[in-house]
Formats: sequence, C-alpha cells, structure tokens
Amino acid sequence: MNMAAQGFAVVQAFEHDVLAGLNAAQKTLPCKYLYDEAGSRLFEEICALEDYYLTRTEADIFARKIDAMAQALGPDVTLIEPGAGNCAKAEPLLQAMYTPAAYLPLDISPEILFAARQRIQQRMPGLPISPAVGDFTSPAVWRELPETAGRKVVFFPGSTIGNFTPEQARSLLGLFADQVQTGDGLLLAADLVKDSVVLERAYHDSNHVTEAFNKNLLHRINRELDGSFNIDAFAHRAFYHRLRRRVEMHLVSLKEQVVEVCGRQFHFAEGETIHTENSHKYTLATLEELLHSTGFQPQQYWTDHQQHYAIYYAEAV
Ligand code: AVI
Repeated sequence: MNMAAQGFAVVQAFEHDVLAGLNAAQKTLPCKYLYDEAGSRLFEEICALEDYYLTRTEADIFARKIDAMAQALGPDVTLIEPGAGNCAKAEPLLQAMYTPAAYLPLDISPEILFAARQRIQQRMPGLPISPAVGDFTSPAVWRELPETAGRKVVFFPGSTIGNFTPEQARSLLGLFADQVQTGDGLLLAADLVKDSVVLERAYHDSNHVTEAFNKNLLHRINRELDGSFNIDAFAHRAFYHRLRRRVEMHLVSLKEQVVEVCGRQFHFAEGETIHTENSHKYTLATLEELLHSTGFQPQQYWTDHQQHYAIYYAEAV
C-alpha cells in the first residue's frame, strides 16, 4: 500500500470505529485514537505530572536495576520493541546489554521511529537497527522484521499491557510468544493494584492534563469526522473499578443532547458516558498467571519499594 492509500485506510478505520462505538449501548471509543499529534503531546505532559506516578516509578526501577536486567537477558540478544515510539527506554537497556545482536523497534509512526534510529545509530554505530512501521497488534507488521540468528527478547515497557482487556492481553502476549523460540525472553512492565486514591489521582490529575487528553478525542472527531461535539457539554471522569481491577476513563454528557458525526446523529441522555479507556492493574500473582497462560515462565521481577509497579523478565517455554 502506498502512503496515500495507507492514510485513507487509517481515516476509514477511524470513521468506522467511531460510528460503531457511538452506536453501542455503552458508547465507547478505542483508546488508541487518543494519540493523535495533540494527544501524544498531552500524554507526554501526563508522564511528567506529580500525580501520574507510573512513568517516574518505572524510570526509577530501570535506573536502579538496568544492569541486573541486562544480565538476565544475556549476551548476543536481539531486542524487539513493539510500540517503541522514540525508543528512549530501549537505549539505556541496549547500552547496558552485553553485545546486543540487533534492535528491532516497531511503531505506527515512521517519523518518530526513523529519527530514533538515527539517534541510536550515532551512539551505537555497530548495532544493526531495523525498524518496522505498523500496528504491533497485527501479525502483518511482525512479518516485516528481518530474520535474526540467536536469542530474541521482546521488550514491552510503559505498562501499555494495562490498556488491553485481560482477553486482549492474553492474545497480545500470545502474538509475542509466536515470534520467539523456547528460551527467548519477554521483558514486560505493568502497573500494580494499589490504593484507589493514588490510582484515581493519577487519572484525574490536579493539573487537568488528563482531562484535556480525554477531551482531545472529541476535538479530533470534530476535526476529522465533521463532528459537532460541544466539548464543554462533557466532563472527564476516571474511577477505579475494584472488581475489574482497572481505572476506567469516561466522558460524561452534562445534559441531554444530540451530536452529529459524519452526518449521523447520536443521542446522549444527561449523565450518559462514552467509555474511552481502560487501564488494568495487576497483582504479582495475576501478572504471573498471564505470563504462564501465554507460554512464558517468569524468571525474575523488579519493583519499587512501595510495590506500585513491576517489571518482569520471563522466558518462553
Ligand atoms: C499508555 N498507558 C499506559 C497510559 C495508562 O496509564 O494507562 C495511558 C493514560 N491514560 C491516561 N493517562 C495515561
């Protein structure tokens, strides 16, 4: 597919998913659409917030334990990173690893990926780096990766696994398992169950950045799908669902209203919500269960002193 055809397919998928989501009994929008250019910038801002403990907790674990992780991964390993973005997390890991064989980052955004390759290549000139552009949940993009000899490790930081339902998480790790051989590895980060006040503050921050991030989806629909959302007529809501062990993000209609998208009308009752994101939280036990059920044997994990966040190294059996 050429770039123009690819762009058209992306717009079509967005339109299809938004119309289907707004037609559902519980209105819903897939969280991947939160990340247009403005959304990605807002997400970066979220990561720097005091209330959003996830990014700094993960960074702290990496900073303290990177050598132990590199040792667990072993020598001559090809590191594969789905959703690599600017590859900022892989770079220190590659530096700490003993003679890494290659780095294969996958991401939807070619610009960010190719800029990152150039940056890492300058710092590690001998390291073969082969990026693949596409959606890492689709097996097609994995087929673009070059064949490599030796052991492979899939690197999946950021607690992105939390944005998948348990069923989707199993099928995603199953897809990762399909890419590796027995003895190959998976380095996986996940956010852990904790006090709901801490969780809810992280997704309803006092600087209102997460609110802007959530509402940006309505701006995007207005712009790209000829939508008529009155942004001020919706409120940001985020709460921890104890039974489902997840933070849910919603947009709440503040009044009864009708909104048009792509020439279709959608009715909202006062208080009705659009469910825009799930962020699942794991315990060490549920995380190990997930790994086992997808063919990975947990080997080692690292956490912070409050056990807010965990990074697991597991090997394919
Ligand atoms: C990308 N992902 C791990 C974030 C999370 O915490 O679930 C997305 C996010 N949504 C609101 N704030 C951050």
